[in-house]
Amino acid sequence: MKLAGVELRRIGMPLVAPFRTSFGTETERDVLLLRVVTDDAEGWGECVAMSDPLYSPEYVDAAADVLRRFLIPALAGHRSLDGNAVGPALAPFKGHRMAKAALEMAVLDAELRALGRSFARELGAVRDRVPCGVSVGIMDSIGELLDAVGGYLDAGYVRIKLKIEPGWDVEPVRAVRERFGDDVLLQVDANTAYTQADARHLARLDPFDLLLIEQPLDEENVRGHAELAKIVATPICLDESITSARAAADAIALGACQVVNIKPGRAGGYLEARRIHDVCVAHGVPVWCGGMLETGLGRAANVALAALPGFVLPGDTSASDRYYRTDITAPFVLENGHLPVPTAPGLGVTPDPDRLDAVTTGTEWLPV
Ligand code: SMG
Ligand code: MG
Repeated sequence: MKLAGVELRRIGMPLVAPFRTSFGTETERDVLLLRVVTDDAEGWGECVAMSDPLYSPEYVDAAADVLRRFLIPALAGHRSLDGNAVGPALAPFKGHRMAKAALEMAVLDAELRALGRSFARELGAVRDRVPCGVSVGIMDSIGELLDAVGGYLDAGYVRIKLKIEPGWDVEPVRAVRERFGDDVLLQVDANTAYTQADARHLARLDPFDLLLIEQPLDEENVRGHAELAKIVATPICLDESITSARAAADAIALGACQVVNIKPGRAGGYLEARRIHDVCVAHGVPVWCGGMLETGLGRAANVALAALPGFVLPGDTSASDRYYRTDITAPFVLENGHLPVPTAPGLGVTPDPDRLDAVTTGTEWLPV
């Protein structure tokens, strides 16, 4: 394929309810979409960077800037562009993994649409539907939390993840266990809100039989997680720290994680995400697919990834209506706690043009 140009499209998607984590509250998702146009086909990419650099160093304006100034121009001269060629072509530029991931996703989508092959088939999926969990934000009260969790369990979600922070950890977990019982698959995510000095406190979560505690410490404190794992019996799962297959190999070797959350955006793309999966499988480390409040585009690719054999825990791959009243693609609808893996070429979904226009806040055509 030869690249003709890339359209950057910024959209604003109001969330059905505010989503509070230890680093902030989201009420609207500010998303950068990419549409790559090649001589063969078009492809869509979704950048998972958020408006502010609070989850990771990346943010939407920076992603747009680095794509415009460096990443897209780096693909310009390529005569035989395909998904596999994107990573090496962008490798000279440090960091900016979410921006790189979005561009690789779009090129891969174009390539696979041209070949008539699905993301799932390309990545090595072995399932046609995936079990889904849901990530539940920090609430103002335990009562509100129990209502939210009850609603998600009624909807069929097979696993609940509670966002935690100092002051909102043991009590919400206890309340959910008391109300909904010991059979509910339950885990927590701290988004780096604790320090090693909190080890004894975090060990108070041990009696609640959680599947895992996700990223309690700073993303660079990998050794700290290994120390924490000696004190806390609940399995440690890393999210923010796992930026590559190499980072996963190092964290596993150090004993810093017993489970890995795989997010393609955080790791520079779906191909590196698959390599993380492979490293974890080789070490017997279970993985699951994380979420970044994606639209139907990113969700389609995540569900395909989550169908790989090493994804043995339910992911944060929730249905469209958990996030948005109206998605930009045909909505992903929960069926018995599962989402179907798209089978049509490429992502298997396309944005609805009217819906897309309704949420667009800006577009920019970048010819190459
Ligand atoms: O997409 O359902 C989703 C969100 C899942 O909790 C979620 N993501 O650290 O895992 C995480 C967070 C990062 C985004 S929070 C705005
Ligand atoms: Mg997380």
